[in-house]
Amino acid sequence: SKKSVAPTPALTAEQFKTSVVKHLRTTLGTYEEKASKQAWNKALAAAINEFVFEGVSRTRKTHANVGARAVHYLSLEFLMGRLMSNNLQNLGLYSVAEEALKSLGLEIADVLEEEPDMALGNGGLGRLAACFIDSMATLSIPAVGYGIHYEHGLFRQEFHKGRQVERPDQWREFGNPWEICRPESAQVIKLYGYVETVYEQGKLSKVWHPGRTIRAIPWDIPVVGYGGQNVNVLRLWESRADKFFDWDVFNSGGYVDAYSESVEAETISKVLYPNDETDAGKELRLIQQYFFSAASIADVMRRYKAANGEDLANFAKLNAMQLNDTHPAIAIPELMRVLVDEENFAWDEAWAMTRETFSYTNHTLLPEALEKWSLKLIEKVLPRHMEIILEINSRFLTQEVETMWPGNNDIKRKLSIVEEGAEQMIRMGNLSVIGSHTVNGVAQIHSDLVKKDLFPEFDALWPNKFVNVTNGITPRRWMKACNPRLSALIEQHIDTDWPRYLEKLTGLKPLADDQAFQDSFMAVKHENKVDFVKEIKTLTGVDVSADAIFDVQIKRLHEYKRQHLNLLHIMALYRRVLIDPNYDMHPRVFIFGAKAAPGYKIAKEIIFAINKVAEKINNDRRINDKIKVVFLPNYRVSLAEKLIPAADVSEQISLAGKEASGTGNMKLALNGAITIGTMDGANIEIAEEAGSDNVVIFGMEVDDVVALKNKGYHPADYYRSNEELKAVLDWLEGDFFTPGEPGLLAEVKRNLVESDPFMVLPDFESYCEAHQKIDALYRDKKAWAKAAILNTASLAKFNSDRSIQDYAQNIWHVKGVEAKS
Ligand code: 26Q
Repeated sequence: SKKSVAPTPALTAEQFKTSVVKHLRTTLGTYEEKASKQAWNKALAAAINEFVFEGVSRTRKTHANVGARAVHYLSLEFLMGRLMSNNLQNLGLYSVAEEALKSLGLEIADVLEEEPDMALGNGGLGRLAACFIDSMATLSIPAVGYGIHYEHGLFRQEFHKGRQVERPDQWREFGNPWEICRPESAQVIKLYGYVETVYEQGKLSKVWHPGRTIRAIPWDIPVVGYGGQNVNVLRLWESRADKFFDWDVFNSGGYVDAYSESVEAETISKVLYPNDETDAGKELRLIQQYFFSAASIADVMRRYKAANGEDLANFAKLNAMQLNDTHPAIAIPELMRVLVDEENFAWDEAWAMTRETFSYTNHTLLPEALEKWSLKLIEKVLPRHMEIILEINSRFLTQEVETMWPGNNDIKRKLSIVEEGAEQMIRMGNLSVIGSHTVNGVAQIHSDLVKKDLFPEFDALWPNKFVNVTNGITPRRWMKACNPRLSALIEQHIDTDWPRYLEKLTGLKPLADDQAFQDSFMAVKHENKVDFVKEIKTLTGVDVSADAIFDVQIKRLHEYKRQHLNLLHIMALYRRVLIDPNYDMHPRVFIFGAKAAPGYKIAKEIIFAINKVAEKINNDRRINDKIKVVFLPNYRVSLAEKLIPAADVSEQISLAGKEASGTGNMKLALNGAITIGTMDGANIEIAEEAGSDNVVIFGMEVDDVVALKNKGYHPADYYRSNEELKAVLDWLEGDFFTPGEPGLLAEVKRNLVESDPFMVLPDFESYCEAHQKIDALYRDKKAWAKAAILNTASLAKFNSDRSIQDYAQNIWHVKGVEAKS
């Protein structure tokens, strides 16, 4: 007998239909015969919100009454994607809604398609924040996600003649049914100006006279936990002019000029910065970081005081704040400023409270990605914070560092928050480590490297500060909602509460060898592929076969992620088939999805190269459809949800030591794709869990990379000594892929042969061999099915609920508090 704790619907399909129709008429102002898909979508949202908004109030009351320690997850990014199917799923209303819409003559899938993605993030870090707030809600942890209510999320990507073109994202163009504006909780944020030193009753204090002020308006997005009982919120701040406009200017005829200040204030939350990994150093970005950090801290203070009165003695006991990378690190001096300047705490006491409050997650080791701000810029925008940062630094260096390493100036120089040089820079990583009680990496190997390579002296100073929390993904979105066929199949064999208790997937292990189960599992994969074949046709015009191997690389375009290694292998395969038309291989479709940061030149060249090679191969009759290459435009969460269930092979081919964790690797493996990957990030733990027979590992490991670097790496040596590698690189030079326009792809070759910063060439041979293994394994249908099933059955560790339990126990010291209806 199978246990079911899947959420039970609160109403029948008939009742739900009545509610949707009522909203269509009374909320949307239209009627059944006339309504557009979009109107139906909004009516459906309104019907769902009757449950969602009730849950927000219920959960708030519960958490306020209990007075438990709460988590505040500060992140510049929340890559939420669509909310409707997730909300239906978590409320247990999906089938009810499906049936209700059917009776109205509508396919639920079509109605869901009307919802734009909430793309308020770049990639991994932003999507992690979204998975984490889903898990915090599911585990009933009192938690608020704090971020920015960007008017425009990540750009929409188009290809024009193979090149990426960025278009503005307009996710709120027609309103957003899920958000609630809370003007009563607005905050005023100060910027610029100067600091005055005041002596009063023998006491020295600082007064910040801001040059201007901005209003921060919160928008709350409910986050429904699985089962629907607990509903947390994501609170996103929008910037507005403080005084809406200048009435004098307005009255003296300057109707338009009066708006100019408001326009400037409103640029703060206008647009998400589209660079991941690299920092632009722009003033507006710094202001974004401060704007939302300060508003969030003021909000936490306001709530604390409303519940506990003016005495802040318990502030740090009741509030944990997690910094999602260094982006909100300015919150550390901001809390100090509030405690010292506004609440009159002595420095030491304020500092103890601050450290007890903050913890910091590091997501990268790439030196170019470590955030630094010019001291001059911070001084201009946030003069008081600059003083506080320098005070934090001077106390740290003269007390803590001096005690540990007396007289050692080399170490002081390394650990200082201020980097000396032509221009003094503020190292946000050092500030974050110094101001936090705990620092975590996002996969075991990454956390080890954070200690060993990034912050070794900090680790020596504070041996217990550094910990690991391996990333995770929510199985509600990344299995139950996106892969209904696989979910239904596994529910024939295990309890239906697996989305809450993912360990139950291990119950599938005994079936890995079972012929009937293998057949059903692969039949599901095939049906998902058939669905996706249509998607590929619509998006790219390319015809592909569902019988081919679907080989998928989906992630931001980055040199360290090595999409160009994948490209070189595709070209090698193509060349083999041209040389030998009988070259024996199972047909393959190589599928890419990736956005490049708009200013990242070589990344855009790689996109162009893949598109050009794709065009040539897809139209070359000689290869008899053995190879197809498709680059899907505008890769995003909602496209990932369609593609991942159809993937056979998961490309995780970063240079060892560079990918902090990866989370797409987890999504693909959970849905039964076989990983081809390096020993990097979470790939290592995936191999550990799934078994090394069920992943294909290749390439240099971290130690090999270090050894080769030390020995001196010369890409030209590899270019010259591998005939196939040389041939495909040379191929990029002529006009074979760009007929009549020679040299358009030459930059990609030059980059690899002359510098190759991420060591693509040394891993080429091993990568090609790994692909031979994939090909052989796929042709052994039983062996493939078994490996795929064992991946699905073994991935429970990568449930973001487990990640959040780790944070809750080891970092935040919080417990779940179940909301009662
Ligand atoms: C910084 C300053 C200015 C402008 C932009 C940025 C910026 C924005 C986004 C810097 C970095 C990011 C995003 C980083 C990111 O997504 N990192 C990924 O985080 C995942 C979750 O932990 C990991 O799985 C990936 O390995 C890591 O690359």
